[in-house]
Amino acid sequence: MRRRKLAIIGTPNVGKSVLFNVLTGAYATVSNYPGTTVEVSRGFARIRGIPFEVIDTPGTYSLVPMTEEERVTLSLLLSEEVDIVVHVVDARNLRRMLPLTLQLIEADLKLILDVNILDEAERIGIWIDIPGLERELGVPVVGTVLTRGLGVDALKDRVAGCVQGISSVSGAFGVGGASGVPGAPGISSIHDAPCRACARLGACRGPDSARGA
Ligand SMILES: Nc1nc2c(ncn2[C@@H]2O[C@H](COP(=O)(O)OP(=O)(O)OP(=O)(O)O)[C@@H](O)[C@H]2O)c(=O)[nH]1
Ligand SMILES: [Mg+2]
Repeated sequence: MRRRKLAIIGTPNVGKSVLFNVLTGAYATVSNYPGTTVEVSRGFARIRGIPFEVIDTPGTYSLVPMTEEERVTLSLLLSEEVDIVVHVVDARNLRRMLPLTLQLIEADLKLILDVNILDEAERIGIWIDIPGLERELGVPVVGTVLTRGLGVDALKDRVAGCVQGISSVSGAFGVGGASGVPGAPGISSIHDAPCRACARLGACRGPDSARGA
């Protein structure tokens, strides 16, 4: 069976490396991304019988790159054939993190949103409506507490379902991403594209505002 590629993406400190370790058992090859000082970890995982190369990408706020880390993440997405992207976000800061989710959707990548650190969020009185978020975004959303392994089984099910073309969300991965519009912009044109999904959700006014405060 062909080895698929799964990239873990998100802002710094959201649990990307914890997820990488959970999926791969922490057997990683760490190397500098060619021509940069940025390290990228790669490992192997078998998820529901499907072999994956898992890539732990450097902290990224936006697909409109400002830092070397963000340039590495963008070029990784552009140059490698990534089958699936897991966007890990901190449940305590969804507002700041969803603009990247929307950019990834606009880029027409196969995406799963992992709302992590639900334990700390709940401790401070933040409850996330996971099914509601899934309905609004049109991509699979799972809630996790990765440090305790909670939600990992559901995440694996969604990853496997996703590469097998199964999704409980109709139209989630069709051409055109969340908008479902054939011919919607791919990742290479995201810089120029008005962010329709953002506008629809009122989450940001375009790529420039994706970085947050
Ligand atoms: N309470 C709690 N802490 C978590 C959870 N997931 C991750 N953490 C903690 O969050 C911190 C950051 O986790 P990392 O996996 O290193 O985050 P990262 O996204 O790889 O960060 P960078 O590599 O800096 O981009 C660590 O101290 C983790 O133990 C969670 O679900 N709950
Ligand atoms: Mg990390």
